Amino acid sequence: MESKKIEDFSEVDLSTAKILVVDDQPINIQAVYNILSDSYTVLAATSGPAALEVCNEVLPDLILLDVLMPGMDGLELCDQLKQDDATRDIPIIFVTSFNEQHEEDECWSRGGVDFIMKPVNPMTLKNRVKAHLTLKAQKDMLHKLVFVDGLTGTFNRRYLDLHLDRVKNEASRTKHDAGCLMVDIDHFKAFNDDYGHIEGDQALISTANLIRKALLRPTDFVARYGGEEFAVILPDTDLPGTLEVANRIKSAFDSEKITNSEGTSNPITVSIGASTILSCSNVEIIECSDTYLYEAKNRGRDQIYHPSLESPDIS
Ligand code: GH3
Ligand code: MG
Repeated sequence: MESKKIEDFSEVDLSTAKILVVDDQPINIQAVYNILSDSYTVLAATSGPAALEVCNEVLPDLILLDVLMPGMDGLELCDQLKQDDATRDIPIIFVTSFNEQHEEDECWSRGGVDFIMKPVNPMTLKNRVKAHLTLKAQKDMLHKLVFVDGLTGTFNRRYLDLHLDRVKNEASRTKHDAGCLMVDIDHFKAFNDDYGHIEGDQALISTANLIRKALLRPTDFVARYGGEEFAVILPDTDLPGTLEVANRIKSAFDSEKITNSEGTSNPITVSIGASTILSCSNVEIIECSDTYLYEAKNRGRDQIYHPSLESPDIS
């Protein structure tokens, strides 16, 4: 679901929203489908495991979840969805026939955002769904405003600071390494001076897209660190893996050749400093990669630097 424009903060477009209905009784799914399918795309699953499979393929914007189901019940499914970063923020409305207060309390405490009683009242269902989809879309829009760089669409420095802490905590908990690349455009001041800032901005957007395309795991992310410098964070990745991603990024610039719009400029090149948490010992990972980035610049730019690349036997 895309929120259209930043200035339309209260008016969000819900027409592309996908609603997953989970119920072991197909007749109940059909009833909900009849009420909602005019306004939204309705997906269906008749068990907890089937619902997880659907979520793996298409991320729903909201889930209507039956509580009592054989095998994995609604509460258990809710727990599993809340444990996964990808599905944690999907609003879950429980559809129940409970009479007991403690049963309702249990649904709230597991992270449900609302209830609808069975048999479902069509007006209530429509309005509750609309209200929660709107809230979610507004939350996503706010998240974008706060954490996404307006020019390049990558994450911004604020997001980096917040999520790098999470990555570092996870690495120290699991004893798995994590990588960081600092990627900086070479001689970008000259590019701006020669072709103007609009062309410069366009080259920055293309650079960000190329870096993003080289990242294959959903947990990897790129953030704009400063003007023409990007930080790439690779959770759960060792030094050889980190250098492999650095090579993939450099190869992308070598083959795709970002130039000014007329194609008359030299292609953009980048210098990359690579490090991992474990290989940096006590130095902050960003600082460590930044030091190596400047070593790459000193050595002539358009290259990757990590000390192990000087003596490839040591890693
Ligand atoms: P080096 O190879 O040593 O990195 O040289 P450089 O010219 O890339 O680096 P320097 O730090 O001297 O200049 C960075 C330039 O990047 C300054 C500015 O012209 C450009 N720049 C920074 N932010 C933006 C931006 O948002 N838009 C545009 N168009 N240019 C930017
Ligand atoms: Mg530069």
